[in-house]
Parts: sequence; structure tokens; C-alpha cells
Amino acid sequence: TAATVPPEALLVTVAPTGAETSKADCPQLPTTLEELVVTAQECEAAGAAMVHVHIRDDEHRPTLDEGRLHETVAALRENTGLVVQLSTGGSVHDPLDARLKVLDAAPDSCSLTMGTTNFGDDVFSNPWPFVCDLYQLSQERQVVPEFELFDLGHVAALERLLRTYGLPHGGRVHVDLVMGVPGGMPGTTDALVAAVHALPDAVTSWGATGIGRSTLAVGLAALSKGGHLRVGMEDVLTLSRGVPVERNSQLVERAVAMGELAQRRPMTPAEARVLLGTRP
Ligand code: KMH
Ligand code: ZN
Repeated sequence: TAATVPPEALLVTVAPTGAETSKADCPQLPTTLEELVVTAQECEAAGAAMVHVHIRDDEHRPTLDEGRLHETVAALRENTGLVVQLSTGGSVHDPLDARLKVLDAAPDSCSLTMGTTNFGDDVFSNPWPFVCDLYQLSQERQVVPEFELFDLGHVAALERLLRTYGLPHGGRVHVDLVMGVPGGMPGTTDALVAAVHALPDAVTSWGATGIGRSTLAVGLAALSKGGHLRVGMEDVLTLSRGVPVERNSQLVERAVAMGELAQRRPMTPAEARVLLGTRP
């Protein structure tokens, strides 16, 4: 029988950088490889088991540069035990072919967004044929996707994808509900419950992240419904009104403390590999 992870184990994923915030606006955002590695180590010590990675160039701008992605995966593997998840979402300006090439860097996991969504004033483009190409490539390369659902319609798209192409590499299906993006589903308990109830039967685990102010509502709702958590400066830049996040590990510590109240303890990276079905 397949190994399982006990229900009290909480997967905390940290998304430390993202593609939306500029270094000029937020100097504490980890944008260099050195900063990313130190951040990842601090977050692992605080209880994170996976890191969701966006990288930047020498001018701190989002990039999908192949060489840098390779170097980043290697550095995170060398200096942390975290499950390494590369973003295939990139920034709203990245072309689809560059987003497919992210898998060349052979991460443990990759994000895979289940449909196009308005994203503030921009459009985060995920046409169906692209979703199918990226999914099939992830199966071929044995990279475990984390399905990012920004909207209820993305739940139906996931069901269609799994029905058409079968299960991911590793046989697990892990979903992250990304809530509170202007253009996506709202970051509310009601929306979370609706999305969780609609998930296809094939889903084996799910987590949620609330953007901006919705971070606490979504985190608490996810815990009370037995889900996992993603936190980090990609998603929220303040601890409370007017109090900036100084280090990503503060958000991980808060997620772990919230989990402890719900009698959940942070999952180890080894457990996360079992949960997600990534390569050992
Ligand atoms: N930066 C957003 C446009 C992902 O990482 O896959 C997309 C995003 C999702 O952050
Ligand atoms: Zn991302």
C-alpha cells in the first residue's frame, strides 16, 4: 500500500518572491539567489516544507532565464531539504513557450494554473491548449504539478484535464486555491467551502492562499476545513495594516502558529514528498 501522511500534518508552502512586487518598492523582497537561499533556509527552520519559486534578473526584474532556473534549483537542493516548486506562471508578460521551458530545469514540482484569469488590470493567460501541453510535459518529465485554481471554473477545467490525460506523475493530485486575486474568486470562507466541495474526487490534497488582506480569512478557513497553507511575500506584504513583512519566515511562523491552534503540526519535507508524490 502507498505511504500516507497523517491528517494532523500541515503542509506549509512558502512563496517568497512572486513576480508582481518590485525591489524598489520592497527592498526586503528576496530577489537575488543568495537572498532566496537564506530565505528558504529560514523558512525551512520555521516549518515550511516546500518553496514556490519565481526568480529575478540582475536588475531584480522577473525572468525565466534557463541558466538561472537551473542554478536556483541546484542551490535550493544543496542548501535546503525543501521540495522545490518552480512557477510556470511567471509574470503576466512571459510568453507561453518560455513558461513551458521552465520544466527543463527539472524541479520537483511546478505550478500549473487551470485557466485564464483577469489579474488586477492584467490578464494571466492560460489557454486550454497550453494547459494541456504543460500538463503532458510535466507527466513526461516526471515533475509533479500543483494545480493552481483561481476560480470555480478552474475546478471544472481540472476535472476535464484529469479525465483527458490521466493522473500526474506520482499518482497524487494536489491543488492550491489561490483566492482574493482581483479577477478571481474572492478570498472568503464561503468561496473556499464552495471550491473545496466542487473539487474532483481524484484530488488527494489541497491547500489555499489568500492574497493581501484575505490571507488570514483564507488561512483560517483552510485550517478549519482540513487543508494546507501557502504563505509568503508573493501573496501578502503586511502582517497587519501598516506593518510590513520584514522576512518571509515571519509569515511561515504565523502559519505554523495558526496550525498549532488547529492541532496541526508542520509536515517535514520528507512527508511533503509522500503527500505530493514527488521524486524522493
Ligand atoms: N505571477 C502570476 C501572474 C504561478 O506562479 O504559477 C502568476 C503566478 C502563478 O504567480
Ligand atoms: Zn507564483
